[in-house]
Amino acid sequence: MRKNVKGFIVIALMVLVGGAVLFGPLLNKDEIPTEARFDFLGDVATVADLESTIKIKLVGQEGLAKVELLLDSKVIKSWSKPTSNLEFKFAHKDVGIFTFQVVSTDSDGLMKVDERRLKVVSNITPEALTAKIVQTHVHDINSFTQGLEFYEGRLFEGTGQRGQSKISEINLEGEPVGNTIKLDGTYFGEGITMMDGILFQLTWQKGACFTYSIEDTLKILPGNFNYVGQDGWGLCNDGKSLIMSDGTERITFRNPKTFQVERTINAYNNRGPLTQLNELEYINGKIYANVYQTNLIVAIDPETGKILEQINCDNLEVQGRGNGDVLNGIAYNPETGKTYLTGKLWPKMFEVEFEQGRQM
Ligand SMILES: [Ca+2]
Repeated sequence: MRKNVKGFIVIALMVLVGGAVLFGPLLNKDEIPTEARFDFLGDVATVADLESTIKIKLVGQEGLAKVELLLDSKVIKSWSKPTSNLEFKFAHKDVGIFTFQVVSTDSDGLMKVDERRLKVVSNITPEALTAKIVQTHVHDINSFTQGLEFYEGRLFEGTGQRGQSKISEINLEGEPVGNTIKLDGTYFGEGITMMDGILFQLTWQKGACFTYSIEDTLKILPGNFNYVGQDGWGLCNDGKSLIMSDGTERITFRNPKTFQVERTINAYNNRGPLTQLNELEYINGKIYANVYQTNLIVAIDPETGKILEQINCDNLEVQGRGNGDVLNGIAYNPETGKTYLTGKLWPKMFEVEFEQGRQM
């Protein structure tokens, strides 16, 4: 314990010394360059669609030729030969983390940049819902559920763990229907989704998305898609794009023919991002996501990333987990309008309805 404390002090001192060296020259008044800087300390946070004001302070303004304000590298405001401190009013539509830069150019053409992060949280307070159990079904306690989805009334499950990852068509008695396809032991299976007769299966950190034809039975298709720079966690689709989570708050939309990224959104509520988004399901225009290692499911607006609903599933864990792992697995059957939830290695699967209010 003492060693840890000492280590921390050493690191803190190094940061202090490093900071003093880094910022030392700016502390000498005679050497302050002619530039514009944000008139606040640290990064800024605001709420989506709320009008906010950014204040910019001029330092040695006699020589300034131009000041520009950039948001994510795009110029959003420009001032020519400013002589007094500046203000800019803005309302940001999207949630997430963005970069503000003030770029000042002096009369000699010398440019200076001051950069800050802008965090935009949601202007929506999510509706608090609870998953009410309508009916109890059986789930295979050997299935480490990572993907669960209906396709044309048939239920499919993808499971994880190296050496045990597989995809199967299953029934509500926890039994496989038809053939089960196992992954090579080096792959850790993750989310699955189905579009136009094709089942897509992510693998956790291997960057490979396998495809299978569905038809009467599952058959693996040659080749696979690849994704770089992100984990593969959950997967669903809106009928046009594959929708993928990667363990952060980011959700990526991909083209099902090419696997190219079309766009991304960030899942935010009115406090900030919700990370560790796991198994996904697209239900009636919203993306539902398990939040890993919690009994929480969130419903996300696919356009904005704003979290619309937060669904408490504590009662499901109490009644359905057994000796299993975390809650994971959401499947909606559009033909019956029924929604099913289960967990990794859970003995039970539940048909549920999301109702208003938190349970006691
Ligand atoms: Ca699902």
